[in-house]
Amino acid sequence: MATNKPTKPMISPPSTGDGDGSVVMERLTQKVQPPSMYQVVMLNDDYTPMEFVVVVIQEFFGKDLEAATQIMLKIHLDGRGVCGVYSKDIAATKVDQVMEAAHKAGHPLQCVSEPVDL
Ligand code: TYC
Repeated sequence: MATNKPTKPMISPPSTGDGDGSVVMERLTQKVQPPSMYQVVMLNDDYTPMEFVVVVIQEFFGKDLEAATQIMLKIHLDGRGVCGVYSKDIAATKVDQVMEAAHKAGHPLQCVSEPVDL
């Protein structure tokens, strides 16, 4: 699926010319959008054990114990927290991995991805 905004064509359609058969091709500037990034946000709930959340953040987001604990506590206190920022596809994969691990362990942990505000 395309993630960038549609860009203008490089070349505009030929103009009708001056009636002398000549054709003018107008070159338009093409703006390339930077790839949009997505943040993986984990949501708080009342049932998932803190220890499980810390392990998940370490395992899937490459955080050490201290960083993972800080993120978990932020989620616990604020209701949500960013675990990492990735390309759209990678972020979606992280969400799937977290949700599958939580489901297998019988925990209701929820995780979403959303575009980063520029
Ligand atoms: N609030 C949970 C508890 O008190 C811990 C928790 C933290 C759950 C972060 C989910 O994303 C979460 N056991």
